[in-house]
Amino acid sequence: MSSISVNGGEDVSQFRIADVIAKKREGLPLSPQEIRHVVEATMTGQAQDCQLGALLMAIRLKGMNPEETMTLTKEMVTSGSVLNWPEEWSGLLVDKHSTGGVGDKVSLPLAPALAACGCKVPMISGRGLGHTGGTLDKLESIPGFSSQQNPEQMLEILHSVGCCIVGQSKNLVPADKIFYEMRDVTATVDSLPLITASIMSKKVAENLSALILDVKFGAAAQSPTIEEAKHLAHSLVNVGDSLGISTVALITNMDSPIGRCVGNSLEVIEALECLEGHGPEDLRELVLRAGGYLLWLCGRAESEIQGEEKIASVLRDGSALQCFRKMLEAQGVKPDIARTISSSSKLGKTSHIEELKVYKTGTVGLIQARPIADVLNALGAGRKKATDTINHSVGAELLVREGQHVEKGAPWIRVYYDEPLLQDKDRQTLQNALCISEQPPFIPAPRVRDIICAQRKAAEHGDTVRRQGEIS
Ligand code: IUR
Repeated sequence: MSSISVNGGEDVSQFRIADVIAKKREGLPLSPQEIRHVVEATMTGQAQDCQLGALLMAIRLKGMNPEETMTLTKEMVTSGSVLNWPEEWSGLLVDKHSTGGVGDKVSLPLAPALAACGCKVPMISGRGLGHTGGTLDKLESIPGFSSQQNPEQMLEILHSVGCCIVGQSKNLVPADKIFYEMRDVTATVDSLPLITASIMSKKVAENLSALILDVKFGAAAQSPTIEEAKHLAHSLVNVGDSLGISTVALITNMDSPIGRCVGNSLEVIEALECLEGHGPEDLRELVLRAGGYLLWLCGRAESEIQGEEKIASVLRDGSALQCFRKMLEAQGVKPDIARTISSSSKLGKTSHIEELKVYKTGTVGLIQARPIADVLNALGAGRKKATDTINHSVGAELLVREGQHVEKGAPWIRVYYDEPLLQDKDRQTLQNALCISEQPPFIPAPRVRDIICAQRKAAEHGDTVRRQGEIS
């Protein structure tokens, strides 16, 4: 190693990447200096791709302890710039991260509702890949919407509106981009410490006060079981709290689509229904609970329940909708569209609209999200690879709810598509997604199945818990 790298007065050039790989290969914990050296060598190009691939695999196989995971997160943050906010906003800066779902439009009403409650929300979101949708894709179905704001523009929008929803800038955690691309081609994406460091480094670089995580489990989630989701949530919450962000994770079910709509423009309309104080019950549940926790975490509510009441109130009185409209205008949407957009607006149109019929009388036991998402993606609603273009108008509307009695022959799903056309095999896949049972009609279970927060917060929260058995 020829160059001398000094960070915080400490010479980390004494480490050889090969020694660090060997240490992790043997299952030993890496020191903070070794982790720092790896991140620095990655950024300067001194570490060879094959070395990084080997190290990622060693981490994937041997894991990292909480201390190592926290250090890796911190060092990844220092690979780029961080967002800086005015002193008087300290305590008010909040954001949300979801591990990805089908029909998940929660961020759209949540960000403006929090802004209407006095928070500052510099929300950095992504695009959809695979079967899960992306918040930016949904917003881009509104003509003129831009997610390309730089930190100065974000600051201006937070001053004037209180929230923005933007794409990841290149300068924020550049190490994550390098590591993520390598994980993708070395079968190491599914490593708990690497996922944790990747997600949390970007949140730490936003300089947040509080963060809510929606960690999903189920057939259409990254974690199939609730145990896996809780495991990831504990790791994320631990790093968040260790690095000064008050963090809570909701463990939520992702077997069936959230709300009634899947597909970018349809989901925006459904988010507007929520912003008008209505909308599907499960979408409202997720918005209220995520918002309630954030208001409590940042001290704008005395309990999560009081926080939920505040969020419900800004959805009811139209102030959240006003924030959403102002945010759209600040992010490039023409004033005549931004100022009047509502759930009755028309956002795009497809050449085909087709309804499928219920195949037998009974109770809707489950509507499976994953096959619906796969069919819609094939019709152009999502991407298989990052460079694919999408058709924002493609989507589906569910006409029946879980737990409801249905009669054979009634329409249950309305599909909107252009080219490519819906094929018979797609119709069959959709019909298989509808599970009809003989049980009596029932009220669907809540989406939120558990809450993970740091021990200190859990103790404070003890007084305010309404739903027994929820805190893990
Ligand atoms: N989202 C991220 O930001 N990072 C990851 O590693 C995964 C999802 I998986």
